[in-house]
Amino acid sequence: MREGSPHAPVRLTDYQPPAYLLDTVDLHFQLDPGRTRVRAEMALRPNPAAGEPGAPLVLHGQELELLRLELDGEPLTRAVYSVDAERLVIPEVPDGAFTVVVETATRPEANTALEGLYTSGGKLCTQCEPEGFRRITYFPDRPDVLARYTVTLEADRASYPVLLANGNRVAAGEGEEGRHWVRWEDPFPKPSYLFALVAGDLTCCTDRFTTASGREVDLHLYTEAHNADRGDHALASLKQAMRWDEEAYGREYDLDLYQVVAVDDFNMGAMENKGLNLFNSQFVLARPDTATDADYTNIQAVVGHEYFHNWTGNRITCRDWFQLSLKEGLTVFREQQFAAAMGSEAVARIDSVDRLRGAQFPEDAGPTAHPVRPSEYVEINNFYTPTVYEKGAEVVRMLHNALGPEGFRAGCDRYFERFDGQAVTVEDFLTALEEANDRDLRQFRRWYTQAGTPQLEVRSSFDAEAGTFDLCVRQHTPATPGQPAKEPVPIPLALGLVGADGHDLPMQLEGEEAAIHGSRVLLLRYEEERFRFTGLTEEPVPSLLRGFSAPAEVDYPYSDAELAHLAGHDSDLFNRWEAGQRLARTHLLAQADAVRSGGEARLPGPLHQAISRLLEAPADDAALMARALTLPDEGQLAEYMETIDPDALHAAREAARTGLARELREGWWSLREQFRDAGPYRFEPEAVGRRALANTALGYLMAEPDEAAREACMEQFREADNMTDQLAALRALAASDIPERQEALEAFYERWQDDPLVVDKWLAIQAASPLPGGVERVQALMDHPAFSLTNPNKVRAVIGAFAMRNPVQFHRPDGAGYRLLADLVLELDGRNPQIAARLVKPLTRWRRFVPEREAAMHAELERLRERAGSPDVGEMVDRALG
Ligand code: 0A1
Ligand code: ZN
Repeated sequence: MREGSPHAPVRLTDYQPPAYLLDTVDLHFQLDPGRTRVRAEMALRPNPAAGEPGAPLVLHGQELELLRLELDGEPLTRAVYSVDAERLVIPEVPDGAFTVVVETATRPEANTALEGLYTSGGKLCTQCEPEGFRRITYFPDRPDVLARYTVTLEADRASYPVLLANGNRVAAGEGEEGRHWVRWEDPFPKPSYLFALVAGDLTCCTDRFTTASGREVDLHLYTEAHNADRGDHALASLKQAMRWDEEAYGREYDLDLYQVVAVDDFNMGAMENKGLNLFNSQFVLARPDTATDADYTNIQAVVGHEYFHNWTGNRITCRDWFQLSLKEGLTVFREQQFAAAMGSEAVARIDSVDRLRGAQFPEDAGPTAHPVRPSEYVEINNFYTPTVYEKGAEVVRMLHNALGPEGFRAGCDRYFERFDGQAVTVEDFLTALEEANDRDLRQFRRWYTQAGTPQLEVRSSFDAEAGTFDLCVRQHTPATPGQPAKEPVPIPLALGLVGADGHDLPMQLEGEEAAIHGSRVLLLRYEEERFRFTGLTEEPVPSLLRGFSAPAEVDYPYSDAELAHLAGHDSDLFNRWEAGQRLARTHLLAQADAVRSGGEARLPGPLHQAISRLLEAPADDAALMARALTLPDEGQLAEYMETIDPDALHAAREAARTGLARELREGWWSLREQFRDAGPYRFEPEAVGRRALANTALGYLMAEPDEAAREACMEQFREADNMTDQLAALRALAASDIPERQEALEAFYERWQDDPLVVDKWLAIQAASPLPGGVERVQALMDHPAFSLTNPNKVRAVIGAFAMRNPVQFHRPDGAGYRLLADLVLELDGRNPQIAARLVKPLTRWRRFVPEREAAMHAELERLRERAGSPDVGEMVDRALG
């Protein structure tokens, strides 16, 4: 899609349909890690919809060695085609159908970008989304060119006994000199980004699934032999996802085989290639002693996510990469629905809102803000963002809520029916929803085109005599880069009015015949709207944006007493949690301000009371209670600070944590005793909740570790039979300056050094420890033999954890944290630009910080601007500097 100079932006408005369509492609791979030869035979014809007769044939290609080119069986010489670093152009092709044969060579072992064909461990594997296929052969590498693929893989049998590609295995045979081959055919037309191959020495864990219509599907999960006992949870999750999609959306799987492969070196979480998902091993391998509850939860979600793509992404795909959220927002929403169905709905909602506010709100408020459907990009890899994914999912959720479950389902049915086998746009999706529901979603489209988080200012007044409660709601979306003025967006404001006894009061708007009991939704469309509730005999506490009904920020002048009331009684469990968080935030921010003005932070009284009330109340839902007892983290608090002072925030939060540890010590002990699980590990919502709660208590006990707490923590560390409990203990120890710290870290490494995924946890815990000397610690970790710059998981474990989850050390006043990050970005820039560009993110928010940090971050960005070579990093830095 990128025409012109390599760093020039691509624009949505420049979209042109492809001049040629591709019916079939026949690929032959002579696999070799040093140099792989690829022969591609493509059957092409002019696209009647393009109206460009006689247009040149443009094929994308990057870092390829061109060996041979044929048109309709005739070799072409350099005189009749042109080729540069990005594309191959044949100016004249026949009028009707024709075939092109391209032979190329690529170097998998030298491919450090992990896009296209590369090596991981002893395996050969591919990653083609979004534009990796052009590193395999010259090709119309754009998502609106769909073709049927036949793929023959030939390789040395001893090194690569298993040869996998998309679709069905149709033939196999022996070659010369110990080589063998396997042929695969994918009956479903697909874009090149969904192509995949894997070759290696792999063990297969198998299972079966019978679809609703009675078809048998073989499930094959491939791992290295020593990981063969870690696939059960992923396979179980896959079957749950398959069943759920049949029940919730009426969608069945469409091939006889579903393959999943675990790879250690992977830029992202996983990839939905048709019938052959590739997974970062972190999101597939689990055993109770090596994976935490969080890992089990993530695996279930990611396995579900990739599976759900089979319909939302694969059967119906994107016309161009501006439509990325068409598949990602919708699939994340489906993944969230699945997670809610597999566990507690409130907890699932809290966790997804936490992710949204932790990453997407800051993005939307900074220099890299962009709409859910961006209108231009330099490097599409930079747009796999929380906005496209998480905010995209929120937008779909609002549609779901606005149309109701049946209306939404009817709209999706229509979408699947009407666009199956096509590459479409967000607009097509919305049209399907509109038509199936006879609704007009015109204003709703703004959610896709307008960046920024809407701020909802809500004010109320109560007239006791008249029995009326008035709400005035104003919405305002702050300016974002390139969008100085904003239009109002439709906001579904779910709310309730909570009475003094904690129950919801009936809600009757002026002019309405009857009252509504429980929650209701006010649909806001204008900049300012007023609502009058009548028939009230007491002043209610409004519970606003229940269930987080829109990705917006609510500003309402709650008193401490009102927040405590909601935190204790709100019938909406999300808002019950939210009220407690809001109370904590208000007071922690006040403490941070006090520190900034030279004072000392202490435990705020209302926070003390709120937490001790929680500790006294019965814990019906342990997972929910664990979240309610956890203070908002420093990253979240920072978002609400006028000018971010990481030291003040850290001091404020620590004072509260240690204060709560001290004041409520007995409570923490008894909570831990009550919820510690003695039985063998099981991944079940109830047991997960118990562990979370017991470990929250342990965390508080270790915030001010006395002898007893240290002993208990060490004992848990030594005796735990599962990684959740062992790691919780290690995390608490690693954050404390006590002699047991080193002992535990050494013992852990000793025990797990041969297990890369567990070593990642060990690295991350140390990198995220707030103890002084963070920069030096991270430097030492990077020198440790366990670290590797070529493995994205290791980079994320050390640098990611440091820059994104250790604010007090990363933002060290002398700027050493920033320097370390920028040095690493430069080192990765030439090897893996995608990962390098992601690491720039924490620096992009420089303008929000206190002056000396602002200047230090800015200086590093300037240095990156000068020295970085990749368009990926270049684009991030340019946007950051604005
Ligand atoms: N489509 C995948 C995410 C993904 C995107 C890019 C990748 O490599 C550059 C890899 C995976 C998903 O949403 O799961
Ligand atoms: Zn996805």
